[in-house]
Amino acid sequence: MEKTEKIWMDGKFIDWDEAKVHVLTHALHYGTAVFEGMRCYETDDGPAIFRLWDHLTRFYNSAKIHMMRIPYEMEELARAIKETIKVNRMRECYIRPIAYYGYGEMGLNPKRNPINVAIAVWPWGTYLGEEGLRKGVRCKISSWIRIDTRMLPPLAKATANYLNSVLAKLEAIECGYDEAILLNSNGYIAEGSGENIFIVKDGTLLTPPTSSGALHGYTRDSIKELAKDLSISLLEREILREELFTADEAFLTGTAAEVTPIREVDGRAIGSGSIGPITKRLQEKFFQVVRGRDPRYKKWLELVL
Ligand code: PPE
Repeated sequence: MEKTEKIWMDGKFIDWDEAKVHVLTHALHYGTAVFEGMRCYETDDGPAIFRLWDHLTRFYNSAKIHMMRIPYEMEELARAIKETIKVNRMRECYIRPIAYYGYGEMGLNPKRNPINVAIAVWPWGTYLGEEGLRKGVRCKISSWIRIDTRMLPPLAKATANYLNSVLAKLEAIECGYDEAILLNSNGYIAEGSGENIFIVKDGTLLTPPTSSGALHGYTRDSIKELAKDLSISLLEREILREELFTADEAFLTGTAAEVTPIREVDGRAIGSGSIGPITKRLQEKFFQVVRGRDPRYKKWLELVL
């Protein structure tokens, strides 16, 4: 990864190379942390964070689900995020806030440990490659099932959830694919290892509901609103894998992945085997919006300066 200068840790700026934790940090042993991923984009008015307040709300909700009290007010963290971007002189970057049970006591009860918070920013280009963004990625339906609400709440963005994603990602990569798509325990499509999923069927956009095990993604939410404004009909419903195989188009959405087309699933070409026309329209609109080039969506941009 590309280093920057400073990482915000519990209210102080620490040199990147010194931003360390104790090896007996509770979260390292038991996955007891919640985190967020946001992006800051360059706009004509300066660097702006896309949907900052929504991501922060999800951050606090993830903590609430796991009975973790983040020891800062939301406004304080918003300020800290902006400061971290400014201190590191970033114009465009990825933003990673994390709240974790720190060092103190071992054992499953986390409550005897401090809750630490850190914010790092760094330049993060395309998540699934430049070519992936342009022409699409090849996906594998995972043999691993997406965690469900009876085991680990999928709507909380907790680090522990990502062991499920990591297994799926590893399997896909080992099998020569770019990305994994996970089904839920009922056999319906949930999402990618770190992205939501959409398909296009007869001009209609379909995406699984959160009850299918999809994270409440803000890129997903933005695409839903953009589709409405572009008069593209949208349906949120359970999706079968064979509907994905026979879709006209498909794409993944996420802060890191942005809007990445899917060109193949398990050896079946999706549509033309490249980016589809509706995906292209939405992708172009998305990049206009995050860079502040559509005044209607400035409400989603929080200026850093
Ligand atoms: N599902 C999962 C499982 C997920 O991790 C993400 C984001 C999404 C959906 C999309 O959510 P949103 O970013 O609000 O549109 N994944 C983050 C972590 C990626 C990583 O590799 O780390 C991200 O994109 O920031």
